[in-house]
Amino acid sequence: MEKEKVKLLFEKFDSGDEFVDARPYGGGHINDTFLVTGKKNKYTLQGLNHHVFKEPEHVMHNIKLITEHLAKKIKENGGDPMRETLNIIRTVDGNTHYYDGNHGFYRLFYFVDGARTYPKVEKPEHFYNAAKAFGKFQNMLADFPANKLYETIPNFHNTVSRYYDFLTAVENDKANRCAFIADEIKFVNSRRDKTRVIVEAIADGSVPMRVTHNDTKYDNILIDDATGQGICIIDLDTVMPGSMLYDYGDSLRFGTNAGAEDERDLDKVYCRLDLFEEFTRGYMEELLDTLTPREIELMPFSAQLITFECGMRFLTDFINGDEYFKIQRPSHNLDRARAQFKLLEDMEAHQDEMTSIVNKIKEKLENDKTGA
Ligand code: GN1
Ligand code: MG
Repeated sequence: MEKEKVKLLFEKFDSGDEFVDARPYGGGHINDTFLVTGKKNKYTLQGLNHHVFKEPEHVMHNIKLITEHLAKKIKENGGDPMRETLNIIRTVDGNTHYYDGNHGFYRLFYFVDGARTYPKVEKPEHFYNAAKAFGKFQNMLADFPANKLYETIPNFHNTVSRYYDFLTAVENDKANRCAFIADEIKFVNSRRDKTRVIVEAIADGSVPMRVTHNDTKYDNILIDDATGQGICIIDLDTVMPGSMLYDYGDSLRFGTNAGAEDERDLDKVYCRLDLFEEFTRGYMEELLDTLTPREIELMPFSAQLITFECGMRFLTDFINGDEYFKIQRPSHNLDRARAQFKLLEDMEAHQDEMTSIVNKIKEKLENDKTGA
């Protein structure tokens, strides 16, 4: 999008500011994001992907309620709601978003200065801090009435239905790509039993539904430049009822990977157990009291499952001809899928160590509490 267009869009909003400059921002695979510099402040202007979010109004309904709820909690805790959550700027007509009448759906947030996202974990303590922030986010939403939220993408982490989407894609083979990826297809099919585990635990009630973020990859949190704290959780499009295991698992999928999400040199892709431990410690310090025994038991598995799910989604999109995730090169989705599968194999090989880490942290926190 040209700067001139961003300027025109920016002027649809009641920022009380004057446009100076704009540039593309961030590494998201779905929406178009711009950093707008005004005379007084900076802003994030985002075009929402309407192929992915079929009901953009529902997304904004959720974000409005969630950010209002978070702002109230942050204020009660003595924090700064302008830095610690997203803040929607209304359009000149008083709406939460601007619709251009032709599939263009835009929104504007204040940009949080003095903080940034990272495409990779640079310092282990940042990952620990991110875990604390995601844990606090979860806690602040614990009393949010889930029935007020729309399901912005139905069955988003339903791994059984994700597997069926994959099977349908293979059956249709509409981009004629399946012949080249027999190994990857076999890899997914041989692991299909994994897809049922958390879905069944939710169905039998041993894993409760909560209001969760559902897209907790490491570049969806702002790390404060000065303190290294995880100060603000962003990308709230998929905040809706879900399991904490999806949030925990997705953070580990992305953050513990020693390589990039789309790394082609698979020797570089493996799960860093030191980072697994950092994140788990931060997360459990915040949430241990609220977790059920089955949730704790499934924590190590959830890292595997979400890595599998994401790999399966990338592969499905490759098979469908790259309709969903933005790509920067022809086989990008296949590269992403292969990297997820390599990471998954490594997690499978280290499942016992992960379980020991979770149990060790749990025992330590319980002992600290009883003073033992
Ligand atoms: C997408 O928008 P972004 O890049 O934060 C996707 C996530 C995937 C992720 C993989 C709405 O997240 O589910 O885990 O890519 N978001 C949506 O990097 O599908
Ligand atoms: Mg997103």
